Amino acid sequence: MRTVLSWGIVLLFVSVFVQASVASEVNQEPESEVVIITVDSTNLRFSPDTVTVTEGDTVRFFWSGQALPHNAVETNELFDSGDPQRDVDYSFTFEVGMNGTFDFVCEPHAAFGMVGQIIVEPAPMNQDNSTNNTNVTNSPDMDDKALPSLSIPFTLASLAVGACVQNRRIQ
Ligand SMILES: [Cu+2]
Repeated sequence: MRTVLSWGIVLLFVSVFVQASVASEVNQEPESEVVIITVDSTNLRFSPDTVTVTEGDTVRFFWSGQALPHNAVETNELFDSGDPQRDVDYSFTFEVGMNGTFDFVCEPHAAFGMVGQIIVEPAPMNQDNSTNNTNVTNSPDMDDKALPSLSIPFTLASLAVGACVQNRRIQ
């Protein structure tokens, strides 16, 4: 009887560990984020004016009902939100391979210091895996994925234990 129970418990633990390692692999996939840059209350500054993102992330220039019309143009015209507007909703995604430092200006107000900088870091998968294990940014997401899948092996293991115990009683 003890052997049967131990076997069931071992099976249960193995299932849980296998699922946990699968879940942690899922969690290491790069998750793209959207970083919003707007205009602050002085009407002549981006807010924030410096952001650090990762390849795959999107920078969204977003403002509405501004007193002055603004735009956002990268110095080498990598991106350009178009003509200065009081309402702008313009997004640009930095694809993998586009890491670097990018300066941008609001054309009508660059002389007033309405400039900004985007630092794009290489995507995690381009880096050495052994130094990148701390890049866990979204644990709620991991819980969402891990919990439903954990229930399946858990149920199977419980059933196995139950079946073994019943067989034992019948004999
Ligand atoms: Cu401006």
